[in-house]
Amino acid sequence: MSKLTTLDNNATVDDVIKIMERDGAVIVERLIPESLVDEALGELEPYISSTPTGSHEFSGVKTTRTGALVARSKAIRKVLMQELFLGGAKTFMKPWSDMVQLNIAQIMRLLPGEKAQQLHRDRAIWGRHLPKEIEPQFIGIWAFTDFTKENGATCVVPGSHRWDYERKAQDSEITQAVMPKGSVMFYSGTVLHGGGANQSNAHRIALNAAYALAWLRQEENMYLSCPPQVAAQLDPEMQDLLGYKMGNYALGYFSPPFEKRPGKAGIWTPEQALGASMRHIDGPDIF
Ligand SMILES: O=C(O)CCC(=O)C(=O)O
Ligand SMILES: [Fe+2]
Repeated sequence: MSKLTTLDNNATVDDVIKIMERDGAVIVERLIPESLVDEALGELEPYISSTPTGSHEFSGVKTTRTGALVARSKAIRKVLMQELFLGGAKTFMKPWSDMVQLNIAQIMRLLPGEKAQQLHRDRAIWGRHLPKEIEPQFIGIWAFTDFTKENGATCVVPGSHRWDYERKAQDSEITQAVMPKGSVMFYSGTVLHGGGANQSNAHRIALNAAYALAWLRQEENMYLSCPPQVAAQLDPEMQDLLGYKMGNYALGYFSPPFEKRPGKAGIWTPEQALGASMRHIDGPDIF
């Protein structure tokens, strides 16, 4: 039987990366206090309870998925900025990008009777265009309830991040991310995994959050889920992670569509959309 490694919450970024490189996934037990989970669920309750179930088997006909979490919950922002998560993401993806961005932050609620999800690689959102040696994502599935075999703890195939895409997992190669509330499983975009079947009579709740290379298109459109007037109130690093920051010289600029004042109609940085200095960018100084 295949097995996942579980670390305690004194684990370092190096500990996490070492196991991720070997297995493609690792559990860190009780990384955040249950009180922070409860705070997040309290802030999000009106949104979660008014979220419909999915319409496809893959997204889950007995699963609800709720987004815009950065705008909707202070507690979620703390989870996203948790040192091991953000630090792990930056280190894991450093070979391919100096900057990371928030790719998705979603509350997933598996209702009783939900079936097991098809095993998949999260990187498939970008097709198969990226060379295999590039790891585009660092994902955390955070247990917002206990994750048990019975309630659908995520199924994972340790080591499958090194497999050919065509190889199918045998039952003996699949394990489950059983972990108590407040724990997280970090996994790469290349490891095979999928939600388990919820055979219990209670909800299995998770925060599914991912960082990605900053030069890829985000899965959740953060500019719509967290528009400038909301983002302007946030911590500067959170703003950067949403994408309100230039990447290298050219990525992410905009022009205010109706701006006609002399000298103002040109190229603006996304930071300027949040009310930072009105500095006009005159021309390239990096070429
Ligand atoms: O629910 C889970 O445990 C995993 C969900 C998942 O992998 C996905 O929807 O991409
Ligand atoms: Fe997934």
